[in-house]
Amino acid sequence: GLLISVIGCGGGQNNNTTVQSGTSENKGISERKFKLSVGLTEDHPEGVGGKKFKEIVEKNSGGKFQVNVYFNNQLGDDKKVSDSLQSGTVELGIISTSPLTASVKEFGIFDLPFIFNNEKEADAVLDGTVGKTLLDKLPAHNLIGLGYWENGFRNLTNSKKPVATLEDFKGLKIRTIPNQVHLDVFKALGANPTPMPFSELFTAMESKTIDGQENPLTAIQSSKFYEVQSHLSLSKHLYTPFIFMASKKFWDKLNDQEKKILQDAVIEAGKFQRELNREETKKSLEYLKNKGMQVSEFSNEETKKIQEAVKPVIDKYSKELGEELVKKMFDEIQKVRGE
Ligand code: TK8
Repeated sequence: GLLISVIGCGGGQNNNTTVQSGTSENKGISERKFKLSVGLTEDHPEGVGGKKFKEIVEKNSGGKFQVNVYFNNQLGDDKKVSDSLQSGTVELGIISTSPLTASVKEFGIFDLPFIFNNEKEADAVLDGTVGKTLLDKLPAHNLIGLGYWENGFRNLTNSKKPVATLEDFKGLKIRTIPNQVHLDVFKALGANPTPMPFSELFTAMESKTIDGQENPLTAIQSSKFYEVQSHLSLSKHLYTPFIFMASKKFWDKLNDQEKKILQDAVIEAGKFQRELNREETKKSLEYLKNKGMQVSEFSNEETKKIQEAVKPVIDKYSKELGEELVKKMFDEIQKVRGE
């Protein structure tokens, strides 16, 4: 069965005893135990960040809160975790924003290809009004958005051949995140996209059911995709944020002091996680080369061709997802570029 998530929340005997024995600073904090789902491995920056979050929360709650971190999709893939947060069987979870479009389609603006040139631009949008507007749409879906962490810029891998031109995408069977924008992007590039949960990906590549996939370098490293993929193309075709969410059912049981401990910890551990991911990304390329991956880059000319090919997808979804919101995103990016 799914664990007893909130201990003594209704003011049971245990709980009362513990509360009374608390120090003056943590008097309003109840003893609680909850699960945090992390999609990637324990040594990936998402996992390390999850452990940092646990450490901060347990310290700032004076040991009243106990966070049990589950790594590597142990509690299910992103979609499953999002469902479990909605129903309240999991309290906290970090997932990519892309599968969330099933609930809030506007998160799809981050799936538009070649929007961000660098992490600084992504930070500005995520931590600015656009990011906030999207978080505000979550409570209607029984979710609370506590902040954005970083998955990162995605790069293509495959087991067949070097991919360095638009032409090279033709016919490649590529796993995509279950997300309409991703699907359309890879169709526009001439590939043969197959949506699939991340948790099934390694096996699908190992058995050659699919030829390739795309993910940030740190994930390609930590999930050991180099064992089943020989070619890496530095496409940086889109940036995926992680979103740190709480189950609304769980959240609504907390008092303000308790909420603040969790909210602050998401931000503090998130700063650490973004920095770490950026550091690790720099090291990942060398690591993957040492593991034998053949690395390709796109010339400026090919990059232009690729951007031309996906432009209709950007136009289509800018309309569908809300032109005003997309415009606001571009305005915020422009502001950073002008600095
Ligand atoms: C892990 C996923 C993963 C994502 C994907 O749970 O599905 O490819 O990039 O990192 O969130």
